[in-house]
Amino acid sequence: MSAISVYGIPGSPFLRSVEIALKEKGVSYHLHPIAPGEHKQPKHLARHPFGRVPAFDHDGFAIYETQAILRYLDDVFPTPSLTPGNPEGRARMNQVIGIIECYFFPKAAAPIGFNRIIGPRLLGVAGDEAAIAEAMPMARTCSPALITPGFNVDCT
Ligand SMILES: N[C@@H](CCC(=O)N[C@@H](CS)C(=O)NCC(=O)O)C(=O)O
Repeated sequence: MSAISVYGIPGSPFLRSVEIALKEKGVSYHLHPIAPGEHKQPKHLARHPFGRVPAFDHDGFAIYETQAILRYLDDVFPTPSLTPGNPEGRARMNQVIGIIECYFFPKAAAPIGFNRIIGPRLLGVAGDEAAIAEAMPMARTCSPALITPGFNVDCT
């Protein structure tokens, strides 16, 4: 019987990615919720030296970075596969991952999400409208780039 532990701040989209993969594969796991701020404490830094979430452990094999966790899960629990079966599909998958990691999350989702939702609604601090305005061009570039051709989603 294998034991999987996932550590993260509930609400984190990266944590959610790992949980979705585990649910898709029907693999049971134990979620260890971390309170905001705890992810910078020594206990969590021992799991993730960059102080981010999620972190993951499977029978003593510890790994962090969402992409590494997801690829590991797809290797170890191959059904259903989360990786497209053709080179074009895999290239598009890798492109989407790159867009999210380099552009969308750090330069659009994080500043807009923090200043529009997390700060004002959850932490009681005013959002920084200038930071939102600065992030909007990147959000506008990312939105159509993340739409997979053929899915016919209108993002105007
Ligand atoms: N490259 C990391 C990014 C993870 C990440 O940025 N997670 C956010 C939560 S969604 C986080 O830990 N933020 C806390 C912080 O930056 O202090 C991954 O793919 O796992």
